[in-house]
Amino acid sequence: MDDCLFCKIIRGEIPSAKVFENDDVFAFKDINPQAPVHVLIVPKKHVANALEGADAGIMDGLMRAAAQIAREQGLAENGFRLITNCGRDGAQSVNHLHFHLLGGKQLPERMA
Ligand code: DGP
Repeated sequence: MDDCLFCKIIRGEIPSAKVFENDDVFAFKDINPQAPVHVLIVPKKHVANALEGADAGIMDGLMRAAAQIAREQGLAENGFRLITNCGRDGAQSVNHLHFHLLGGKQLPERMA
């Protein structure tokens, strides 16, 4: 997708603080972190969100990457939050599927 922000980050056209990459997944620090660790985990294949085209292969790759990144970021002992926003009510602002990995502090119990 030529105009997609996260596709441009994956291609290296926009700089990012990369924390993980394999053939299918790219992960980088959120530009506006909401926790000491706030990483965005995205499929390299452009998928708009959790409603559109996120097949089992993509989801498996994202979940495996999330677990590896969580361990590497020191979150395995105390835990973390892994969420994806979808659409208007979900407050999705970038239309490329991504999971937020949040941790490094006690997160609030309420999510909404
Ligand atoms: P969401 O609201 O769930 O679509 O999350 C989009 C996230 O993307 C938001 O937390 C801020 C982050 N973000 C937006 N633009 C950039 C950027 O240019 N670089 C990085 N690293 N993160 C960005």
